[in-house]
Amino acid sequence: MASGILGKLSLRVIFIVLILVVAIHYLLTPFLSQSFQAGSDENPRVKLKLHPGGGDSEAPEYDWSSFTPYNPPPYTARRAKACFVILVRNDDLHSMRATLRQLEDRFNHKYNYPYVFLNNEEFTDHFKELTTSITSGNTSYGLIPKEHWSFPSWISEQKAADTRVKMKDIIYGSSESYRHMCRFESGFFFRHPLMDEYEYYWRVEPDVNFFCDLQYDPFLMMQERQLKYGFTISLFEYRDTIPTLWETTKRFMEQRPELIAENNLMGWVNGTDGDYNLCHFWSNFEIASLSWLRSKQYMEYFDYLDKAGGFFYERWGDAPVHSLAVAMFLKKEEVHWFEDVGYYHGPFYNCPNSKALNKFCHCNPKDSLHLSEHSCTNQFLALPNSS
Ligand SMILES: Nc1nc2c(ncn2[C@@H]2O[C@H](COP(=O)(O)OP(=O)(O)OP(=O)(O)O)[C@@H](O)[C@H]2O)c(=O)[nH]1
Ligand SMILES: *[C@@H]1O[C@H](CO)[C@@H](O)[C@H](O)[C@H]1NC(C)=O
Ligand SMILES: *[C@@H]1O[C@H](CO)[C@@H](O)[C@H](O)[C@H]1NC(C)=O
Ligand SMILES: [Mg+2]
Repeated sequence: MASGILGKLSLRVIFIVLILVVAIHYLLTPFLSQSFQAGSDENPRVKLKLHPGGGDSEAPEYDWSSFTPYNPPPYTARRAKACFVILVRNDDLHSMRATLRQLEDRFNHKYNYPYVFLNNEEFTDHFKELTTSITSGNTSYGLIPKEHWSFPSWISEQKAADTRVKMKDIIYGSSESYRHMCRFESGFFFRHPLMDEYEYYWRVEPDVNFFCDLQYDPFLMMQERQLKYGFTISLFEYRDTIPTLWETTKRFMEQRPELIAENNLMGWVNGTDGDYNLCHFWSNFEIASLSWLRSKQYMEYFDYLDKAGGFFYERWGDAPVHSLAVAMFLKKEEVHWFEDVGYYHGPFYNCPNSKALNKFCHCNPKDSLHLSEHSCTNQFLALPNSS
């Protein structure tokens, strides 16, 4: 009797347990298979961990000619001759460190590229200590020579001062130091002796943000694909800052036609009315070739602009200057949009829209400037390749 009841009870228990096991297995299957997938080669996050900065031989089968950010090369110990270059003041130490922290976390902790900090005043020991302490790459600190950060002999300081009064309602229009900065970034940073040993640079500013874990070495990518200029954000310049930059550039082109590339990018900057359409790459982010800036073409162009005086008699920015040089001297295939680099410099974002790229990021794709009419990036992408 007792055993009969127990037998019935245990049968019922076994039945319920069986149903529970089946139900739980059914419920958990998606999670189980997902965590299994996470261990497979298909998941790029795991791929990242398989190469924690150690591997030393490049997979020979990687084909750089078919590179896309969706198909990044495997990690390798190879490095380009490259550095970060940062023009910064001592006072910007803390916003600088916030940016360095992000640059290290998103990219450089695996690559350890060096940093070159430049300043028109001596860096303090405090600045050096607290920037070296947060970076994995070697750091060096350069003082800008006086002649790279002052009025050249042919510039009238009185006329420059009058300009700053006249332009006081334009952004940075009344600033003298901003003009030295723009001239320096246009014509001199790549000639600083600390830059001599490098072939590629990544320009960084204090207070910018990086949102995406980079899946490859952008310097090596530039080198392998023979790219000369890389950008994240493009937009339209304030016309009032560059009233005569376009005509000065056209005059230069007329005088030195042999320096202009055959299949150039002038179509990107030439407006339908033949005036400058104001499109430019935002130069606070650049990954680019130093030998390109050191070339005869670029140097002649810079000297021509410098003699014309617009850095001081107007407020020419290094962004339109670099961009017009890109347009004259490079082919479309030599210029690269880093769509996969999530980036913010107030007030604009670049943020990848595809899930395949955005999953490495923490930025909202909807914020990306390239989706708006304020960007020139789609016009750039629409240009035909030269070959
Ligand atoms: N050492 C030094 N660096 C400067 C000076 N002025 C600007 N910079 C740096 O030059 C770069 C560009 O200057 P910003 O003030 O950021 O100019 P911007 O990006 O056009 O404008 P905002 O970022 O909107 O202010 C940044 O890396 C600054 O740190 C200066 O007088 N001395
Ligand atoms: C850093 O500098 C030291 C000393 O100059 C040098 O030996 C080393 O190779 C450098 N490291 C990197 C990663 O460039
Ligand atoms: C701009 O385009 C016009 C035709 O629309 C052409 O005549 C002119 O030469 C171009 N200017 C430059 C600088 O490329
Ligand atoms: Mg800035």
